Amino acid sequence: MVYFEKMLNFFLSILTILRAHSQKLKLIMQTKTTKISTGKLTEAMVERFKIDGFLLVEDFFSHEELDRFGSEVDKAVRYRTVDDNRSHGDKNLYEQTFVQCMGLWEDNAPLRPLTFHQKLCATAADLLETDCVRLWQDQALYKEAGGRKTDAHLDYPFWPVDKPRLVSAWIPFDGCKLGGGAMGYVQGSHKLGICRFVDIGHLKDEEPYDILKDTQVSSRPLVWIEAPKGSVIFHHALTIHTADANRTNKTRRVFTTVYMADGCRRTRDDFSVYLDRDGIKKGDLIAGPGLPVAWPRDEKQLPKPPSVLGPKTGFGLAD
Ligand SMILES: O=C(O)CCC(=O)C(=O)O
Repeated sequence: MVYFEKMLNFFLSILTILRAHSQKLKLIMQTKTTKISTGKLTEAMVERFKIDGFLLVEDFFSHEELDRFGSEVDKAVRYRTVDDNRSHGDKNLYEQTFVQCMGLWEDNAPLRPLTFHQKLCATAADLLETDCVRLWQDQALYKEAGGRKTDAHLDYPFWPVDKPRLVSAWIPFDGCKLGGGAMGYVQGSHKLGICRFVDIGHLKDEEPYDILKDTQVSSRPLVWIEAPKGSVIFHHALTIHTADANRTNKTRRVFTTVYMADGCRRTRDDFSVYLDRDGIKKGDLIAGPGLPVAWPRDEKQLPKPPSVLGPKTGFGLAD
């Protein structure tokens, strides 16, 4: 009898694992993938984004463009981190998530055409349903081999902006598969009214709160996306997202840009490196050399970088 119960429990646990896997696969397969060639999204794509809070757009960049920009970002990250000889294990928990280098457009002229890529900026404007967007930030997020998962969070609470009118573009130079630092998004979470700050950077020395366990959040599908090379994933500033650990032996090379609808104002006076640098105070309109108009603009007239550079790595609190 005991033997029979043990066998039954064993089969039940196998069944549970298989169910979880098939659910995960089903979600990946259900993910809406879209193709664009002109830089303008279809209405259906914008609608999808409005419902899900994220959108995978395939064949956005040519492989040639990605290889060219990818090697420029590699160079820029190497330059920013050249003095850092620590092993992966010696870094703090946040640094073990990825190597983060922000504001790369500022000190790397060959990267400016990527950050201000007109198709990218026009797509951000389409998704925000506005006719003018500013650059909020760009950054490399290089998740090294063995890099830990990115703790689930939403971006908006990090940013002292009066409206959540920001959209991120996540650009994997080599594509990205599950097990290699792939992104997962909680479908429709941008509409839940959740704006909790999750301290993924241990900025306030707090353990990150597991927002995925929040009852409102856990009842919604967490959609894992495998992004083929050439694709871009866009997400809304209120969408809860995470990335899996990098269990491959290669760095996950990702570049992200964030665009903000023009006309937003600063809401808080707490530390914000780019707003402080441009002298933008609480209540002021957000505009300045470090936050230039990204769309519409003349493709040949890329913005000039601000005279003071931002932090080399991380958020700039430790620099
Ligand atoms: O790339 C990752 O691991 C996380 C990306 C992310 O959090 C973001 O783009 O907002």
